[in-house]
Amino acid sequence: MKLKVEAAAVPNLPWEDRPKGSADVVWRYSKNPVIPRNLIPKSNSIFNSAVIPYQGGFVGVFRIDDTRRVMDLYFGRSQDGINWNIEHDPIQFKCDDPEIAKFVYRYDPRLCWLDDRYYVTWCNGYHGPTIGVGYTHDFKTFHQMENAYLPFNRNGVLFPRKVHGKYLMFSRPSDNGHTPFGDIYLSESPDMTHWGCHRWVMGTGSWCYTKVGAGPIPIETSEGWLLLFHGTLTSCNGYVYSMGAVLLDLEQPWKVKYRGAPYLLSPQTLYECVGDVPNVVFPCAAIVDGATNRMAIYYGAADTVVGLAFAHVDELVQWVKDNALPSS
Ligand code: BMA
Repeated sequence: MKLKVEAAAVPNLPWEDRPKGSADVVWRYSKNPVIPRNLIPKSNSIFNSAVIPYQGGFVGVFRIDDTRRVMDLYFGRSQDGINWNIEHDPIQFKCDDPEIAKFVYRYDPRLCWLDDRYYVTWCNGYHGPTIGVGYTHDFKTFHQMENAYLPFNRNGVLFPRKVHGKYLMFSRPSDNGHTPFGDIYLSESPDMTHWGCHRWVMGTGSWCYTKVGAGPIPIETSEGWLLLFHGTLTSCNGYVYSMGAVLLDLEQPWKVKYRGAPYLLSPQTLYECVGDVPNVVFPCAAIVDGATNRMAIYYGAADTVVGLAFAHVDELVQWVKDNALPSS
């Protein structure tokens, strides 16, 4: 039966065919990194970032750590998803409540079209990391809402539509440091402000036995919600971050239907293995062309640059099913 994928056509999706002779389900862009660390004058690094189609081109909210090592979010545009024009100053969010508006740090954004606007979620400093939530209608004015949770939390990832009348968001409760644990949870909200009814989604695994966190916005398919996630193992040389995939139940998305046992992409190239934090592959965005089901994945590499990778959603879904852990 043909897989159905909920995605609009994106004819100009950045794309390269799978290299000849490769059997990989996910393969890298040959000219990676697609965004270098120094694309704007004062950046130390540009990495875990969110990208979405907009008005025939692409826009993005980028994590940039500047040369003072201030972590903030920056807006950028691109015609082709490859060549980017990123503003030199961070996004200024409008916010009615000075307590919430106060900047501490912002990092690891996700972008989600939902109802009538583009939501941004990110890891927001508020007496420790928690999930910041904002939105924009036009990528000119950005509004900041209440933080979704108490600290400490990271990897807040929205669903692209309400399920049974409720907004849904993944998150990963954590601690105040370089968290040595972490499972993915799902929370619901009637209004994007009050979050509750928390459900456990999934825990650690073999190549990610230290922690896991949701990656890009989940993709709705007839086989379930396709979620790419990052997972971490602890080697004698520190954390190693790779990417995996699961299929979640469409109606009750905290239920895992299939969990791919192997990783899909792990740090193996120079730009993934060498940088400010070596051995990191950290996906934050995936764009699907609904006409062909081709997918472009943007991921942070070594906490320094942005990498691009490609897949066919149909193959990816089949791979998750064919390689599923027996318990899922
Ligand atoms: C996580 C987050 C990510 C980062 C990763 C590796 O805890 O801080 O932003 O990419 O560590 O350093």
